[in-house]
Amino acid sequence: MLIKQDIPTRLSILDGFFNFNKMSELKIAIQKSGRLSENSHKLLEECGIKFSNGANVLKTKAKNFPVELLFLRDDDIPQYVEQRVADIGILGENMVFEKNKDVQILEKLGFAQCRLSLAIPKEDTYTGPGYFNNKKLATSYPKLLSDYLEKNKIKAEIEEISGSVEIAPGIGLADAVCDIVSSGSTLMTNGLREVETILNSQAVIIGNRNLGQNKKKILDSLLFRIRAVRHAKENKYILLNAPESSIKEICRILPGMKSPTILPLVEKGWCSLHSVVKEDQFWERIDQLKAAGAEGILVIPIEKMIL
Ligand code: PRT
Ligand code: ZN
Repeated sequence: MLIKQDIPTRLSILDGFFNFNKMSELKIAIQKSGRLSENSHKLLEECGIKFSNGANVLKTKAKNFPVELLFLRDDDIPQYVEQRVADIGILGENMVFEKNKDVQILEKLGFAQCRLSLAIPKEDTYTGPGYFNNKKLATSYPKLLSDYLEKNKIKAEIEEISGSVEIAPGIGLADAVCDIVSSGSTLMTNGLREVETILNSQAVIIGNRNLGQNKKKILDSLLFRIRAVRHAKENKYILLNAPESSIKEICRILPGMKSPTILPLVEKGWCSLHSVVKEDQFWERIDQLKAAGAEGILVIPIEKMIL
């Protein structure tokens, strides 16, 4: 039964829902095919957004959230976001800084980690950035490279090429390279050695600076979901049994979201304790917990985490 005080609250929830449905979609540019595509799709799926993916489509609308996906080359995303062909885009920071368009970075996404580095033939002696004076450098990142050279007062020639940069010294096209490195194996295979890192990069969301109120509302809702997904990945749920005498020490090791949940066990003098532990502190904390007397430790992935 609906009681009187409920009516305004219920109407305002429905009102919000209907307005949301009437909004024009937030256009999200993602890479059509390449190293960012799979993780970009996965992130949106983990946010509960469903798409009907036809083969070779250039854009598609979500079935259950007011967004539309545009599939583009990553190089074109900054310009399209600046011009509002897309409202936001997902791409590597390396490309954002190289293209230098008037867009803002809204969120770091933690995938596609890599670095833009300078590499030289492995048999050469490296003498510091001055090594590059009067050398010819092959790159697909002429802006980032020329900024670096200028900052370090190096006079070098830039040979801009669009792909397979690492083979340039081997075929006599350049003396050294400035390229994206991840594991370093491509450099090694081509007889090159990484000597300087110009930029560390990961995938980010960029946005147009002048989004209207409705689009901002959708964006806030999307960013809220993305943060919940990312927090969940960065944390694990932990359950353990411990003697009551160890609880104080264990609470110190596991501060949790606010404070751990502690429940008594049937066995006298023992408790069950539930908390959250950061993924990157996980092993270190487990060792500390065992030393403090914890037993039967269970560690469970978290699907979403709303702070
Ligand atoms: O067709 P489109 O223009 O959209 O794609 P693309 O071919 O220009 O880009 P793509 O898909 O290769 O990369 C997209 C983004 O992924 C880059 O802008 C980076 O932000 C990020 N990323 C992460 C990488 C790498 N890791 C990477 N390893 N981009 C490129 N590489 C290449 C690098 O150029 C080199 O040839 O991989 C090689 C080095 O890898 P390692 O592991 O041997 O060091
Ligand atoms: Zn590209």
